[in-house]
Amino acid sequence: MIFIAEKVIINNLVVKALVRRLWGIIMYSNVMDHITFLMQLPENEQKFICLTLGACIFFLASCAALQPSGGAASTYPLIPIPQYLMAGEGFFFLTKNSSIAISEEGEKVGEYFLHILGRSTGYLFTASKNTQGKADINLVIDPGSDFPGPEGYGLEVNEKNIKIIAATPAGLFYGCQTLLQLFPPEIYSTRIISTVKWKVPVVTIRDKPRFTWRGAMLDVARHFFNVQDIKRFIDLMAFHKLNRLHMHLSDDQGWRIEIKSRPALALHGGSSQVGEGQGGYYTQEEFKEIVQYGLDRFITIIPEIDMPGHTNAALSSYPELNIDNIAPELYRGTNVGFSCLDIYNESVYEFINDVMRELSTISPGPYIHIGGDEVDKAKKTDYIYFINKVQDIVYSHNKEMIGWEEVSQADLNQSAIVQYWKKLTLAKQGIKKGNRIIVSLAKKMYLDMKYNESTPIGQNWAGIINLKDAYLWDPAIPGLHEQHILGIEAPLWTESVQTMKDIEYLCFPRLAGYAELAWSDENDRDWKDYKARLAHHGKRLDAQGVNYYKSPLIDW
Ligand code: TNX
Repeated sequence: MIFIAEKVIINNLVVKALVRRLWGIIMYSNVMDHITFLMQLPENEQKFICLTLGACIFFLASCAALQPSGGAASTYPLIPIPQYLMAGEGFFFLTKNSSIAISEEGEKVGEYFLHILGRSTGYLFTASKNTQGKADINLVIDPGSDFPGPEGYGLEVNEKNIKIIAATPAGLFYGCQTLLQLFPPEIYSTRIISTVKWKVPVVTIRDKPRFTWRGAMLDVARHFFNVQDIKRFIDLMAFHKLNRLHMHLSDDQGWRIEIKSRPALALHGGSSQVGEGQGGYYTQEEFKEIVQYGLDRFITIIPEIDMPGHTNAALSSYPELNIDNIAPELYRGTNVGFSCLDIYNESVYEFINDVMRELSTISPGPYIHIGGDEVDKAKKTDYIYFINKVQDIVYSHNKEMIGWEEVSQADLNQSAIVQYWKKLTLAKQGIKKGNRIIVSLAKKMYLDMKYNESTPIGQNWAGIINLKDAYLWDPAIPGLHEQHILGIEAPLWTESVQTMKDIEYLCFPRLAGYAELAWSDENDRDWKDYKARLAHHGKRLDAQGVNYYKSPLIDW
C-alpha cells in the first residue's frame, strides 16, 4: 500500500492524546475490577470486547508509526519537513544500472532530476516512459490520483524500488526534491563523487504545501545582479520548494528592464547603482530567459516597477515625468522617500501604460507588482488617485495587481494582493476590502537584516534577525487569519549587498527556515528538531558551494 487513506492519517497531537488517554485508563483504574467484570459476561460478549480492544490497540500502534517526521530528524533530515512520513527500515541503492521510468507529462521534471543525479553520480541514465512500476525509480503523473492539492505528491521508497506519484508536474517536481534530499548530501555536488554509496532510506511520505505563495524577493535595483546570478538563486529556491521570485526591477538607484518604447530607462536609468558600480539591466530577451528558467522549476517571476515613489532613475531618464520637468541627477545613495512621479500629469499614465504593456508581454505570470511604498512626497488623496489609475492600467493588460501594504488605502480590485511589511492596520484594511495578503513582515523576514550586531553586511532598522527569530514564529499572527494569507515572501533589499556571495550569506540558511514556514504544517515545526535537520542541510549547501552563515546556534 503506497498511500494511506487520508482519514487514517491523523495528526501527531491527536495520536499523543489518544495514547495518553489509553495509558491513563490502564494506569489509573483498577484493572482487576475490569477483568472480574469481563469474566462474568457471556462468552460471545467477552469475545466481542476483546476483539474491539485488540483492534483499537492495533489502530493506535499504526498511527504512532505514522507520526509526521518530527522525531525522525537524523534519518530523514528533510527541509521543509513533509506533512506525513512513515519511517521504514533498510535502504534502496542507486547504481549505474538502475532503471528509471518517467510519465510523458513529467518529461521536463525528469530531465531536471536526471541532470542533478547525473552531475554527482556520473551515471548516465536514460528514462523509459513505461511507468507501470517495473523500473527501479518511477516518476508518475496520474491526474486522477487522489492527491491533496495541485502541488502535493506521494513518495514511496522500499529496498527494491522508488515511486513518486503526483497529479501534476509541479507535485512530481516537489517529490523529486524530497527524494534528492533523502540521498547523501553529496548528491548536490556539481562534480562526480565516486566515494559515496548512493543510498536512500526506506520511507513513505505524503506531502503538500501549507501556502500557495512561497516566495523570495531580490532587489536588483540597488545593486544589479546578472542573469547567471539570478539563475543560481532560482535553483537554490527550487531546492527549498519555493515557487515565487519577486524581482524589484526599479528604484531610485537604477532601472533594470529594457522597455523598447522608452529606451532611456535602461540605457540611462540602468547605468547607476548604490555606490561606485556601473549598474546594468536585463534585455527583454534576458528577462524571458529568466522567466523560462523559473517556469522550468515551477517558480513564477513577479516583476515589480516601484511607483509613484522610488522613481529617481525613471525621473532622471524622462524629465517630463517630473513636476518641474527637470531631470534630476542619477542617485547612488541609500535614502528613501524623496522621489515622486507627477501624479496629475496624464503623460505619466501614458508612460506607465507603455511600461505595463511591454512588461506583460515578456512576463507570462498572472501578476505585476506596482510597489506603492514609502511615498513621503504625496498626500493621501493624491496617492489613492494614483494607485487607482495604475490599477486600471494593470488590469487592462490582464494582470493582477500586487502592491506593498500602503496600496490598501486605494479602491482595490478584489483580486489585488497586499504585501504586508510593517503596519498591521494597513494589512487589515486590505483584508476588510476582501483582498489577500502576502506576509513579508520586516522584523521577522527581511533578509537584509543582520544575524547579529557584528554581521559584516546588512541593516538593522527592523531588528536583528538570528536563525531562531527567523524560524520560530507563525505568519498567522493575531489579527491575521490563515484564510486571508496567500503565503509568505522573504525580501532581500540590496543597499549593502554587492555580490552573489553576499546574497548567499544573508539568505542562507534563513531562507530554508522561511521555506519551512511556507510549506510545512505549523504543528510539525519544532526548533530543536529543525536545528538537527539544518545541521545536515548545511552539508547540502556545502555541496552546492553556497556561502551560508554558520550560525553558532547550530551544531554544524
Ligand atoms: C524598506 S519595505 C523598503 C526598501 C528598503 C528596505 C531596506 C519596503 C517596501 N521598502 O525600500 O530597501 O526597507 O531594508
